[in-house]
Amino acid sequence: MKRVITYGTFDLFHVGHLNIIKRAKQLGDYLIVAVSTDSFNEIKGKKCVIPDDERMAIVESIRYVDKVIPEETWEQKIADIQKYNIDVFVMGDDWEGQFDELKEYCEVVYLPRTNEISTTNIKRKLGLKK
Ligand code: C2G
Repeated sequence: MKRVITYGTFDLFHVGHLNIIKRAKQLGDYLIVAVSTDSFNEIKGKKCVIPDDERMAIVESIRYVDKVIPEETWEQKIADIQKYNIDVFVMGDDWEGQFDELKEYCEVVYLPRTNEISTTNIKRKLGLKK
């Protein structure tokens, strides 16, 4: 049983989020997705449109996702990897190199982002962002 984990905000869920979740699952048999809480997003400097309980419910309903946990701090990743016996840590390549310290604990994989779509662009189209 190869266990995979990935982290994100997943605000205004879109196909870029779906693609990384789908491809993360293809790297193993069991996928945990850690969804950033609203309070952690404040630390990240991200203002979400969709509240964390709804973002978690949406991610939880995706067929590739086996478990959702809250992401509350930058520092929880090592503890998560150990607690859930994670074999593979996955992030989009906009994070390339940012989590290489986790290679001590598990495989670290950066997957290409899906072009042309982002929560920021969606917010702009909705007039929520300049
Ligand atoms: N993503 C993608 N393609 C896009 C947009 C996002 O592959 N067009 C990926 C990102 O690379 C990330 C995941 O989808 O791996 C979630 O993206 P965000 O919700 O923007 O998450 P982020 O704010 O990057 O938070 O501790 C890690 C952070 O929680 C990551």
